Amino acid sequence: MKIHIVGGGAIGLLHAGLLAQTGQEVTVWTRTDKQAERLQAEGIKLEMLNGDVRDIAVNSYSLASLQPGWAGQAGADAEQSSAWILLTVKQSHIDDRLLDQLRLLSSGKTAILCLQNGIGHMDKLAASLPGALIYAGVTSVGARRLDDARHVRHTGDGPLWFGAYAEDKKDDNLQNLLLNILKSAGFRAGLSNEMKDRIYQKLLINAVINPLTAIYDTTNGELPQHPSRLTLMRSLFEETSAILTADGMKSGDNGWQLVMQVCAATAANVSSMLSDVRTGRQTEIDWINGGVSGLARRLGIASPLNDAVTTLVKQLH
Ligand code: KPL
Repeated sequence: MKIHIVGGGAIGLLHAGLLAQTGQEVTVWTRTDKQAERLQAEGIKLEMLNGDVRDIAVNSYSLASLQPGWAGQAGADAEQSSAWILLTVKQSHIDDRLLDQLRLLSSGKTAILCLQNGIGHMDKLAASLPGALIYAGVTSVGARRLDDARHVRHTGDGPLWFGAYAEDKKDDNLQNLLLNILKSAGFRAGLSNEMKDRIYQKLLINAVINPLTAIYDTTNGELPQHPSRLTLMRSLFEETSAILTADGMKSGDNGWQLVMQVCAATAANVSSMLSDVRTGRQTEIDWINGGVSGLARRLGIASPLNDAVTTLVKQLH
């Protein structure tokens, strides 16, 4: 099975490495030529959960090298064959250029699994790639990239749920193929008909932990330790939960417990948003709390805390 991993960050390299180990034909599409050259020459250096370190060969090219007619050059049957694209880039990288590149990559029968935090991106992808099958994914696996090209550490296990974004646009064979491949690569993968709910549950967790860890510059575990931070977490949780429930989130009962569990389970971690702030990268605030504020506006509900943290985090970078 051809699997294209779009994005050479921690999550992209982890999936590429684990999938390539099972004998799949994996290609990693990167943003820079430099990273693609290193990956093509040296492969992925993967530190497994048990501490084993392996070098795993993959194909790698830069996204910029994709040209019209790419499928024809890549192999005689590329136009007819089916493939999966695992889209692992950050929300902020899903721009018009990337959408053009995804269009070039998705010849033949292609399904795209989106593994982003936040909301808003799948509408954009569905509108720009009407021929592709779009799948929503929610993952709790942890990974950290340890150099600027090929070294990745698998830091945590967790479920990976995926399902068709639109019920009438799916392919049972393709999705079962991916499910089996993911499972044989060691992922705790499952198909779900309730992706909106799963996305909203993850969004709720990210909407509380990510902006506040970025604003207070604390690890996930330290965040709830201070009483005034805990009060703010709770208020942001209540506001966000009410908005998501008004937009159809079903399973809201144990949401607060989940937030606290994630803080405990990832206590030593720096959230992705704090990491972006510290390294001067654009954060995903527009698609996390900004996304929640957007839903609230559409529903005619006020979202003062989500609006405020969105403004504050934007001033941090
Ligand atoms: O998903 C995360 C992130 O950092 O983006 C959490 C769950 C907060 C873990 O750090």
